[in-house]
Amino acid sequence: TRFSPRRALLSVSDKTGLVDLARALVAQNVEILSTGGSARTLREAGLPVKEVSEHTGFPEILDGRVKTLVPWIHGGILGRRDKAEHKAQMQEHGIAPIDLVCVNLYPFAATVASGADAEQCVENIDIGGPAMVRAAAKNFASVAILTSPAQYAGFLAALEQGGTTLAERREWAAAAYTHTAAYDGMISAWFTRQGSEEGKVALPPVLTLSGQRDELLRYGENPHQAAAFYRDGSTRPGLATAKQIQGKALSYNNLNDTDAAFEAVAEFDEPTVVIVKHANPCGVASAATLVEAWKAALRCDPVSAFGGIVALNRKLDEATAEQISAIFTEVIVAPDADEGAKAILAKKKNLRLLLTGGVPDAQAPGLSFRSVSGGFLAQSRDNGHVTEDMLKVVTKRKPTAQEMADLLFSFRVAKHVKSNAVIYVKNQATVGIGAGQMSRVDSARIAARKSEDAAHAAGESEALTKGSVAASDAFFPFADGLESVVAAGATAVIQPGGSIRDQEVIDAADAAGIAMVFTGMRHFRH
Ligand code: 93A
Repeated sequence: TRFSPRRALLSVSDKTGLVDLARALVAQNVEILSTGGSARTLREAGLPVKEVSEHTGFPEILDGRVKTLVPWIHGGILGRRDKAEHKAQMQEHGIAPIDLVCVNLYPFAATVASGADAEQCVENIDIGGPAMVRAAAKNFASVAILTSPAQYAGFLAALEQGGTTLAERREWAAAAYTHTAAYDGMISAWFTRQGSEEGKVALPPVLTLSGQRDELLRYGENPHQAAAFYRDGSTRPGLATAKQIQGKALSYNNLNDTDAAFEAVAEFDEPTVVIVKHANPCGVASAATLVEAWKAALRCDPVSAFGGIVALNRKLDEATAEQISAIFTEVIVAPDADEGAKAILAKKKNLRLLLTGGVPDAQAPGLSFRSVSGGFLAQSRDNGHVTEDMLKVVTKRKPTAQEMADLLFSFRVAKHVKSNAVIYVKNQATVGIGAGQMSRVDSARIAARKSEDAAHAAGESEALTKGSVAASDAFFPFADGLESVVAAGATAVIQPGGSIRDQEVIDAADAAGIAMVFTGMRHFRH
C-alpha cells in the first residue's frame, strides 16, 4: 500500500535540494515543519513553513542543543497509525502525526577536517538529528526517512506514483541506520584520537559497519603497524567462534592466515587438510582419514609448510596431532579436538590450537571488504561452487572419472589461491601450487618447479605433476599457459574459458591429447 505524507519535518544541515523537495511537498498540500536555519531557507524561497518551536509551543533552547527533542516531535514520528491506543494518546496530548522526516546531520566529519578546535567539534555532534532519524526508521511502516539529498528524487518519483511503498520505506530505514551508525563511528574514532599519544595511530573501539574492537594485537603485518581484530557480531564458525586452547597470543598475520586456511578447508566434504603460508595454500588434500590427508597435503610443499597454519574440517585426532606436531607449525584450527590430540599438542607450548565448534557453509552468502585510499571496496563473498553438471568438455578427449574428481578438487583449491593461480592435483591432493604471479605462465611454471623440488625431497624420480590434472583460476589468454601445464605432465585441465583465443587454447589441448573442461565461473582472488 502506497502512503503519502500529510506532515513533514525538514531539518537539514546540508541544504542541497531542500527547496525543490519542499516545493513539491507543498504542491501536494503537505504541511512543512522545520528548524531554525532550514525554516529560514524555505521562507526565503517563499514557501509556507511552520517552525518546530511554533508547532510544539516550546522554544529552541540551550543554543539549539534542544530543538526537536520533545514529545510533540518524537511522539508524532513514533506513534503507530494502526493502534487505537496510540492514536488516542496522541490526541490526548496534542501530538500530530509526522509522516516524512528529512534530516541530515551536523557535519561532524567536515568540522573535524577543517581543523576546528575540540569545542567546535563537540558542538557539531548532532543529538536531535540521529534521534529523529532512528525514530522515523523504526516506524518505517508509516513514516518515510530521508537522510541524503541523493534520495529526494526517488522519493518525489514515488509521490508522483501515489505514495511511497513499504519496500521503499524499509530501504530508506536501512540506509538511515547505516548513516547513524557511521556517524557515531566517526565520533567514537575522534574521541579515541583525542586521548591518544601524539604521532601514534589509535585504533577506534568501533568501526563503521558495526565492527567492535575485540582486542588490540601486538602489532600489524609488520612491527611498526598498529592492529586490532574487530568482530562484526557474526556467528559463522571460524575466527568469530574460535576458542584458543593453548599457545602464544595470535598475531595479525596468524589471524589472516588462519582465516584463509579455514575458509579453504570448509570447501571440502571428505576429511581434508589445508596448510597455508602467507595467506596461500601450500598443500591441500582430502583422504579417507585426516592423518592420510595431512601426509598428502604435506608432501606437496614440505619446505613451505614449515611454520605454516594447518586447518582441518574434522575433529583433530591423536594420530594426526602426532604427525602435525612433528614439524614446526604456528596455528592449528579445527572444529574440535579429542582429548588425546590436545594432550599431544600441549607439549608444544607455543603452538596455537583454535577450536571453532563447527565448519562454516562455504556456499553461504556474505560480504567481504578491502580498504582502499578514501574508503573501502565491498563485494559479496565468493561463494561460487563449481559442480560437475556446470562443466563443459571442450576437447576431443573427455576426462576420466578419476580426472573429473581431481579437476573439481583442483578448481575448489584454485578459489583460495591468490591470482594468477595454477594448481596441479593428483588423487585429491595438490602436487604443485603456483600463486600470486603477474603472468599465468609463470604460475604454471612455478607450480611445476615446486613439484619437482618436492619430488626430489621425497626421493621420487619424477615430478609429482606427471599424470596430474591442472586448474587455472581464470582463462588462459594464450596457448602458452596451457602448453606449460601440458609440459609439466598434466593430462586434464579445468579453467573458466571465455577468452577470445579459447579456440587456440582448445586446439593446443587437442594437439596434446589432453582433456579440458570449462567452468564458466572465474575465481580471481587478489
Ligand atoms: O543540537 S541538536 O542535537 N538538538 C536538536 O534537538 C536537533 N534537532 C535537529 N541538533 C538538532 N537538529 C539538527 O539540526 C538536524 O539534524 C540538522 O542537522 C540541523 C538543522 O538545523 P537548522 O535547520 O537550524 O539548520
